[in-house]
Amino acid sequence: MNRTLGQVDPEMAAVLAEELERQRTTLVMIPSENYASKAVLSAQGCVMTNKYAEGYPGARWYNGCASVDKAEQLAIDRAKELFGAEHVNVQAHTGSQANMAAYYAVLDPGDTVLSLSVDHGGHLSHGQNTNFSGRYYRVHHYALDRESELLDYESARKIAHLYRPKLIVVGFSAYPRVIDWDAWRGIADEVDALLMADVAHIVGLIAAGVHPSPVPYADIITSTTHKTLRGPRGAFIMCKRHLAGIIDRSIFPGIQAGPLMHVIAAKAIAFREAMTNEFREYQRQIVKNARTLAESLQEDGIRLVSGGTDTHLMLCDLRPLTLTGRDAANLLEEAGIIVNKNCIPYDHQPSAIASGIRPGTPALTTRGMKEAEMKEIGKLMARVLRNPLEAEVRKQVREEVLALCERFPIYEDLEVA
Ligand code: DSN
Repeated sequence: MNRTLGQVDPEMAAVLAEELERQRTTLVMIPSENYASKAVLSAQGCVMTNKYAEGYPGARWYNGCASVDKAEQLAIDRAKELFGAEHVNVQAHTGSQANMAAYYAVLDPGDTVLSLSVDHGGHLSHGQNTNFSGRYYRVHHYALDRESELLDYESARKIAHLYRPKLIVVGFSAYPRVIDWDAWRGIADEVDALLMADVAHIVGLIAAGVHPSPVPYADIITSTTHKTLRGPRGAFIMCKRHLAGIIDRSIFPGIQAGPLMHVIAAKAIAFREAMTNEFREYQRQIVKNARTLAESLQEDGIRLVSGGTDTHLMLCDLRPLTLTGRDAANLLEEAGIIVNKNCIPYDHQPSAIASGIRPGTPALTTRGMKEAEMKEIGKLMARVLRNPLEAEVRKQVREEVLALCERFPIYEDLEVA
């Protein structure tokens, strides 16, 4: 019982050490990834993992819940304060489950939903046909404008009038621009639809006031906690007071049983961290860094969807370089730069190949990198992308990436075993 991980399972200890080293020595530029604080990590490994707590604070199905009740209430109260929300549920295990709970609360199978498709920047759980959401609901999509590559509110309004959805889902995984919540509320009201915002990507920016908040506009808001918010891997739901009961019942007993109390404790810590000036400054820097990285890539001839970014991410269109997203991401990984392939709007490639990549700055900014480093990283990325046949270039860039990582260390005194 008292033996260390290294003693119990040296094989797994080695795998975890390898992952820690990877995170220390590469540029993590997947915009949905980040480095959680040591406080968050330690709560995720704490004794609350041992506790069953089906139900909600003060109304559990198990005894012995006094401490976990306090942990969950702290998480709820802090999220309410941070976002000004009327009601918060912190039990969703993941973003997809938060979305599932929201649908389960307000839709019946076969009801009509309007959302953005994955290839235009939406999410699997927004009605993709291989996902439960596409199987159980009748989903129609609005689209980005072909020219500007921005949300086309006028066309969305027309589509909403045509299909009269019960729910409109707004919130994206690969859209680099500001969302006009007021406009979406207007469209939803015109067709008597509920408005759901999925802010998984931009929730940290919202908490810091760097992106407008959907809280005054949306009926239901879902989010993850591990992206820009920099908390544990998990999710939460905010909603208007009158939906509180059905949202809570939808999570438990609707789609989940035992909540992950250790993760809920870590969520509470992340919400507290997000209330600080340091966090607000961090979010501002994420956006400044993204803008600088975007400019640097553009200066080196990389085309960005919609011409730039207002957020933490950007979408590079690699067709002018005759590279696919898959090949580009693999080449960059060889050089120690970790991004993901991503479809661009109106992509002709299947999503497993894709014509774009989706770099982001949350994790680099956590390491303390600023504009000067973003300029440098943009140049390094362009060197790799413009010379796909030059293994030597990737070797040189890998050396420069290592030097950058050494200048901006992360998890210096963290140990896994
Ligand atoms: N949340 C998605 C992403 O943006 O990476 C994955 O589901």
